[in-house]
Amino acid sequence: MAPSDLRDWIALLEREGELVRVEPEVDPHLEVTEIVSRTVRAGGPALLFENPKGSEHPLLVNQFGTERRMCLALGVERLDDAAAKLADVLEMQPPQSLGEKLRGLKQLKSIADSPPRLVRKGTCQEIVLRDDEVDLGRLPVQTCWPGDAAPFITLPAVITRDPRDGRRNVGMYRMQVLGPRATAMHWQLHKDGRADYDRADGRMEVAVALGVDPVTAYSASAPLPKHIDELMFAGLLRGDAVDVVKGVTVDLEVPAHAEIVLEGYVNRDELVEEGPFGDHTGYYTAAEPFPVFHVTAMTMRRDAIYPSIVVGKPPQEDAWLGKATERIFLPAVRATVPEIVDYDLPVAGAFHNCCIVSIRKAYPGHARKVMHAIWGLGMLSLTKAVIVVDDHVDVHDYEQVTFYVGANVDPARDVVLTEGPADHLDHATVRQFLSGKLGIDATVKTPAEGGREWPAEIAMSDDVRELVDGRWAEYGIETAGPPRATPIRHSSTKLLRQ
Ligand SMILES: Cc1cc2nc3c(=O)[nH]c(=O)nc-3n(C[C@H](O)[C@H](O)[C@H](O)COP(=O)(O)O)c2cc1C
Ligand SMILES: [Mn+2]
Repeated sequence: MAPSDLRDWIALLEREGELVRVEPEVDPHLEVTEIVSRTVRAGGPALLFENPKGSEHPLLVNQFGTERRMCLALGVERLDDAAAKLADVLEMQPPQSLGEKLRGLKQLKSIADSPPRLVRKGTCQEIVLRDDEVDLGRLPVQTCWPGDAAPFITLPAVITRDPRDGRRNVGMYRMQVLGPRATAMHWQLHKDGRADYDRADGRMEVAVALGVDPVTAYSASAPLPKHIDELMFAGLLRGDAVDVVKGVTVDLEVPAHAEIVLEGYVNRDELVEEGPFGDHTGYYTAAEPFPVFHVTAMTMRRDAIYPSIVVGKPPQEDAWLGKATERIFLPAVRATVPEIVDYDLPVAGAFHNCCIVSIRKAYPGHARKVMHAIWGLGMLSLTKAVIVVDDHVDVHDYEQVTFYVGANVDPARDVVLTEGPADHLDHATVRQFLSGKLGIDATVKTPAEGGREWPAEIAMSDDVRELVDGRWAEYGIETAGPPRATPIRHSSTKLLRQ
């Protein structure tokens, strides 16, 4: 079972040897970033800074920084197991047998149990500060990079409601501290919180939960369709509903076990210059107008722990939040485009710059069809470059992918250039929000696609591989790792006959 709140999560991390408490006073202004960057790069532990300079609240960072911790957070052995939970729901078919009926009932129950549960009291309201009692300066908010405009809250779950239909949204949008009771709200153009704001007349209430259980924190970063409540999604992933309580000054529900909650509002058209901020693009994003969030109440647990994350030039801690999304959303991607076998969003490509996708190719032009499907699919639409390979290629093995991009591509025939929406923060595009798109078809080309006779790929025969496997010890050859048989690659020769 996934952890129920941040304390439970910290206890689990400690039991698993995945957390270090840092006792000396450390400055949230830049110093924490440099410590975390080194720790992340070394695959090191989560860090609980017990004495951040200038604050009484401990600062938790790098909770998601390795694959193992991301799996622990989700309560799974492998990230693909979290995807399986969702695949079950997506693939629900009318049951054929009694056994299937029972399984179906269990799945229905898990969906029915996943909406948040409204409870009367929450530890997040043990301390209630209102109006001018609120002082964001009490929190150890990090200034991450030397060029950042101010301290930024980097791991918030921002809760809004769609003014038209009342549906909840939870998104992770950085918040620049503007003063004791105000921040900026950096919801970008394509995001759901931004859509709620764009639909609001006058004032819109907002609540921000800080220090939630790790599945809820992850869910705030997940690219769900607008009508899906991230708290319900978190309940489904956790296998247990998220408890919520009513806010004290807003008509919004907030996670009952959050460490800290900021309640308040944004006004339509009250904007402030937000940024610069050293972001996951690896560059400082330029200052741009974003709404001002006014805080009307700050509620807390006693001894509240403040959560943070450092983003910057990849890889950083958010790499694993992104990889979790890549794995968890594979079943949803395949539900729409079933010929997709697998996909990979390279961390170094900041996720939206590149998508490698393998397909079961069945007809001429199929790779192009899949590129356009990616460019039409949710947040994947912002992908700048799509590389398509055949089903036998391991999309996570960049060396293999590079091999096929070289060997199977005639750039005059196999490169697609088109246009589409661009990530809000992409600085390289000619115009903001709009960019070129690059597609590379690295599949085997059939004659119908202008392929000449495709030669056979080199591979050792099975009997010799087995022979050498059996005799390996005898040869007395020392290798660094266990000797690997040369991978077998099967090109789809069937296609060549089309
Ligand atoms: C650490 C972190 C920081 C993020 N900061 C922002 C941000 O400042 N603005 C933004 O629009 N998206 C940001 N994102 C991405 C959004 O959280 C993500 O797109 C999410 O799907 C938004 O929720 P929504 O789909 O309900 O809008 C961030 C993601 C992570 C993991
Ligand atoms: Mn959403």
